[in-house]
Amino acid sequence: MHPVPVLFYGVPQGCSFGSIVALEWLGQPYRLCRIEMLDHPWPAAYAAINPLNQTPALLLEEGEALSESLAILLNIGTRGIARGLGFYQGTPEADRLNEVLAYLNSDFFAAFGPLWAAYEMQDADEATRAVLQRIGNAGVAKALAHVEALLGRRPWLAGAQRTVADAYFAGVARWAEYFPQFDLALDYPNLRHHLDRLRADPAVQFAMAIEAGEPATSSGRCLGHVMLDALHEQRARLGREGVPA
Ligand SMILES: N[C@@H](CCC(=O)N[C@@H](CS)C(=O)NCC(=O)O)C(=O)O
Repeated sequence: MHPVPVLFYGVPQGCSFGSIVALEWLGQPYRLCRIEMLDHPWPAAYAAINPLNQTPALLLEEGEALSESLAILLNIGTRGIARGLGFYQGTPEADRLNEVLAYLNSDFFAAFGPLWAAYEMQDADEATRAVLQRIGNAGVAKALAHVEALLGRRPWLAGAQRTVADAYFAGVARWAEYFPQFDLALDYPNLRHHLDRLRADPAVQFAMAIEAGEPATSSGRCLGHVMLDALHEQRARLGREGVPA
């Protein structure tokens, strides 16, 4: 048997959701490893995978661990060029994909930061929370408007076909639904439609079931979960090389 990549995904509601979707669309064998992000401290073994203690991370066949959604999704996209999930670097299609994925992974992702901070700082004084909310509302509205306009020009985020950018979007755009001040159907109908279309996709439904810990049917080639401790022991035996078959 050959080793397969292992995706470390975080719950609840992690940005790693998009990497699960992308792996499902890729249709090549992989495994999952679950990280409960609210359990602190995180298992010490995970720091050997990603010293930043963030998800996602992708343990590659050769035993190297890759962090950062952008790097992971471009890795998956390159594996999936034949399926249209990514493109050869240097082509106009790759430029477009890099552009939108970088935007989603930087400005779009970061725009939610102040709102999450206000949400988590329930004990903070009202003035502090109000500032965070004002900054967050403006940032998220700008980010949603940008994607709304983009989806008015193209059927998929990077152009004519579904790519890893759409997979990532499925994980991060849902965060807007947490905050009732954003009415997606009314103010961002293209975005609403895109999110709904993605939600109907079997890969997205699989990722939702995985996050919820419910029975999940892979339409890709997910071979199931590995436990972090078992993986860590196995890697230690192999001198940190090799991943589960
Ligand atoms: N730049 C990283 C950010 C990853 C990140 O912030 N992941 C979050 C979940 S969306 C996380 O692991 N948070 C846990 C923490 O920071 O404690 C990427 O895009 O992959």
